[in-house]
Amino acid sequence: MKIVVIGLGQCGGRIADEFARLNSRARSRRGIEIVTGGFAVNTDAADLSGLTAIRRDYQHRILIGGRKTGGHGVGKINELGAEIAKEDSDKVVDAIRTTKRFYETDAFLLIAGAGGGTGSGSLPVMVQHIKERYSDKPVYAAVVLPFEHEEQTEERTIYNTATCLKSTYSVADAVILIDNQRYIRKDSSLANNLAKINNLIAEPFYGILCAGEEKKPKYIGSKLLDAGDIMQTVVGWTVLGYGTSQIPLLRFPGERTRDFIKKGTETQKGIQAMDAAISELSLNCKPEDSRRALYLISAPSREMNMDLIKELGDYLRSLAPQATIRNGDYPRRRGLLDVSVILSELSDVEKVRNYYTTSASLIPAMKKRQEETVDKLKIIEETSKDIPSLL
Ligand SMILES: Nc1nc2c(ncn2[C@@H]2O[C@H](COP(=O)(O)OP(=O)(O)OP(=O)(O)O)[C@@H](O)[C@H]2O)c(=O)[nH]1
Ligand SMILES: [Mg+2]
Repeated sequence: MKIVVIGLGQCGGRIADEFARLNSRARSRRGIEIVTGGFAVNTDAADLSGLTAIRRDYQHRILIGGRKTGGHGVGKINELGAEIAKEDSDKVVDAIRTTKRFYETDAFLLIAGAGGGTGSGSLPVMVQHIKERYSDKPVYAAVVLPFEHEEQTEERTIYNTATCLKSTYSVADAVILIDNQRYIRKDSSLANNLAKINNLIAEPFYGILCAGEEKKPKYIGSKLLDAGDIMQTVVGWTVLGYGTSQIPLLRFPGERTRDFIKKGTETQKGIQAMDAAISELSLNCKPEDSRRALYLISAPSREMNMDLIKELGDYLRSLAPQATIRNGDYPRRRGLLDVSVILSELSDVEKVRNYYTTSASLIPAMKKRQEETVDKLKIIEETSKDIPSLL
């Protein structure tokens, strides 16, 4: 599958940069293209210049709201991010048109952090505009949810997240949920390592995007996972997972793969990798709530057989009994068996519901504070009425 990737705000831009790197990897190691265009959009000029893989020209690193923000961001006010995106959306749409292999593009992926200002506000606006212009291609939004410490110290974070999620869900074909907090639960050193987190966020997309673009027969499995499978699966609230399992590289001479015991261990390795993928989902949710799912298994071809693929399918079916499950196998990596999973069309996502309830309860207090501020400012202005002005 080939996609155009557009990162909005700092978080979105950095993850889009990661996708541009994935594309270089696919091109140099596999001779295939998975990202036809990589763009970063921001109100902050410094953030744009900090990227490394996205092309350096103004049509790929797009500064919006220049006059309003002076190139310094919107400081967490996502309403302002949305307003600027409305004014400057043509800049982005025009830039997309310059994509060389645009006609080969299957879908759009827009990415932003929900807790900030620029990305959070511009995401739903840009999704809507791109959908209007390119109604024949699906538009997916990847929304990065804030760290817990950000929610605790700043209630704007929760409010921004809630408004971003609600608005984006109403216009995007799918919302891929990525919870920052999940990536530091296991390894707290990652809290200070956003680059590593971004790398982990983008990784599950690699195999999924590459699989359908393979041209060499030896890398084409018994069931090719292509753009059609992905587009049929990815709808509504969506999460992703990725798990690996090591397999020994060396075999003893004369050893056969099809041995009964061997086959047993292969299946076990597969289940292990799928378990890892499910326990490492990009957001904690209940797999049984998903209505569409997909898994891709990638391993050296001699490690893959129909039993393994079937066992994995049965296993996923037991976890997500109501889902239509699509699958593919991708004979590829040496010494490693990996499984990528997408759970989509989730009928319930507790974390999203919580953002909505908490945010709704915050609104009256936020309004009251604002009114109080206005009242206080009025008082101070009144007291100054007998003071001469210099203007
Ligand atoms: N995973 C990841 N999350 C990030 C990164 N940078 C920021 N975030 C998260 O994204 C949220 C939004 O932050 P930014 O992307 O910096 O905000 P922005 O869209 O640039 O908006 P303003 O700076 O307010 O104009 C933050 O609350 C963080 O949780 C990053 O590089 N990786
Ligand atoms: Mg910023």
